[in-house]
Amino acid sequence: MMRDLRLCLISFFIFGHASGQSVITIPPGPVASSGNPLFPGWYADPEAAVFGKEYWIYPTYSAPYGQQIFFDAFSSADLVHWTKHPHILDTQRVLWAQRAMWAPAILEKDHKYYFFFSANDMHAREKGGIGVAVSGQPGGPFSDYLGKPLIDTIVNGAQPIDQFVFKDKDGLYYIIYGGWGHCNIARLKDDLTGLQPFPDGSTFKEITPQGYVEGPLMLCRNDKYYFMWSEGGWGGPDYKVAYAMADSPLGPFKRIGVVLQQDPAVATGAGHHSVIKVPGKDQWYIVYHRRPLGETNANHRVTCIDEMFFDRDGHILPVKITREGVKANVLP
Ligand code: FUB
Repeated sequence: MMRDLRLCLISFFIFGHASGQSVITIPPGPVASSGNPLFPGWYADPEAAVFGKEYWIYPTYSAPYGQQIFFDAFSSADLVHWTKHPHILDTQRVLWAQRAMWAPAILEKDHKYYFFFSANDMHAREKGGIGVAVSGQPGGPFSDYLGKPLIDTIVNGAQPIDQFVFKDKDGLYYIIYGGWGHCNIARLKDDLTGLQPFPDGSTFKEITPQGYVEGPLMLCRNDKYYFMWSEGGWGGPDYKVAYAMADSPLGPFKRIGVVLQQDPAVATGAGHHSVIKVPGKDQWYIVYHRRPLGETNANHRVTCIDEMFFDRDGHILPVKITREGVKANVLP
């Protein structure tokens, strides 16, 4: 309605100018908000990133496992208007993947985009695990980088799913992953083709904090490492996100508290998130999935965004989940 009114005003002023009437500066329109969910469709486990002047979101397509055979991506210049990039990767381009393509993570390195994903809901003695695909553009198409999974074994009881990847201040790349209540961290080779052992010779270190279920994420702010993860069952209302802080990406991580959870007035099952930092600012968004009120279908998960704030001591304040989402924010 407000957008229509603004269009009318703009047409009026343009017409007025062309017909010789006095030029009037167009008053700023109402500040647009993203609304929640951010875009239509059932999408979960969103990975969010900033590439150049665009925000990108890479979610899981939320459907029965046999139908999870592709990924779509979404891009935006302002967090309000989103463009869908369909099928940036699918099982036809990953020969070892048949189903359950889940929970992307993405890295940009040397003008290439590395897209980490898990496939097949791998159990012991089955094929599958965590893979990596590559493209010259953030919107794909991506192709299988290794021709095989990057991690295809169960180590420390962690199912090889729900990977998060990040580059530390010292230039080292890490992968943090794990389902079934266990979380491992490993170092990636610089060319991202495999894992390289830690100086003590081990390849995987378990960093599971109390309450951890899946969906790990790490960020660094003011030299502190924030480890965040999902707790509860993803199909139920109590799914949530908690966090810990440490001086190293290897921990130790002691649970501090809950960051994100359901609000009986807004939505249930809020969890499996990622975080956007606006470049050059101490401004943060949490991007996550949640389930509409009254919905019992586990897969009816939608991708949402809200602001995330830190207190003076550096603790993360509990997020208020909203229907409005966030205001338009064009990248600098
Ligand atoms: O979407 C599939 C699975 O649901 C994810 O891997 C879990 O973390 C949960 O969000």
